[in-house]
Amino acid sequence: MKFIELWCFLAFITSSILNEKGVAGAGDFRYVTGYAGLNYTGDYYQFTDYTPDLSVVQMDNTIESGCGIGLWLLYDAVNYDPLADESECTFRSIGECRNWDFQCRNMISSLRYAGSPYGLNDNYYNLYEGTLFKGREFRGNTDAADLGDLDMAVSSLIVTGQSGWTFYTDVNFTGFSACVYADEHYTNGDIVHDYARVQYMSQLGLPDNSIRSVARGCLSERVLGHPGGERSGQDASD
Ligand SMILES: [Ca+2]
Ligand SMILES: [Ca+2]
Repeated sequence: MKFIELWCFLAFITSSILNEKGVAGAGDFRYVTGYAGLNYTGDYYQFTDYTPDLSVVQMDNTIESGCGIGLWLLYDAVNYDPLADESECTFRSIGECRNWDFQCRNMISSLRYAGSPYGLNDNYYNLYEGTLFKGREFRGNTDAADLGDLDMAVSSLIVTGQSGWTFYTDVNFTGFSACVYADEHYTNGDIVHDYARVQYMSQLGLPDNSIRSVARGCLSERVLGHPGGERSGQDASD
């Protein structure tokens, strides 16, 4: 009897923890469905997670249109274009479908989302080795006193949610700094999506490859974006 009680207690605790982590509700379930033809026709595949090589699902250099939820980063090369060039392909959506930009059709070989693995609009940051969100990544939802493998290598970043984040040019939250709030704001029904895309460090006024630590909150006098900005409704022509 005691064993069963313990098992029920553990099951209850486990489900509580999962809920606290903010598992995405059905409405903001992050995904992108890529189609081999224009206007959502032909072979298709629904992606819900990082996919470093689309040939594994027979969709390499094939996708021309898509539907989805979230901010998805699309790359010409496998492994997220580690050898960065100057092109950028993204797909942003809260539930609608769109033909992909002409230069992004029939060429995507890897893709991943920006933002939290849990809720679509949870407070989160993604730091990238290359400009335009390419290459290796360091990501999280808490302060980081150092950036591990991405120390002095960050060349672009994305913040998601309503919190500001402060990025520092030295470890342990010291050195020069800049704070970033979301400056792109979208809604569709009850679903909200706020984020900022910093394609080059010059947009922050910081040198390339200079970031060494990250703190939650806006702790710098240099501020990009602003809290609680106006949100745009979803626009099918967007
Ligand atoms: Ca390709
Ligand atoms: Ca870099």
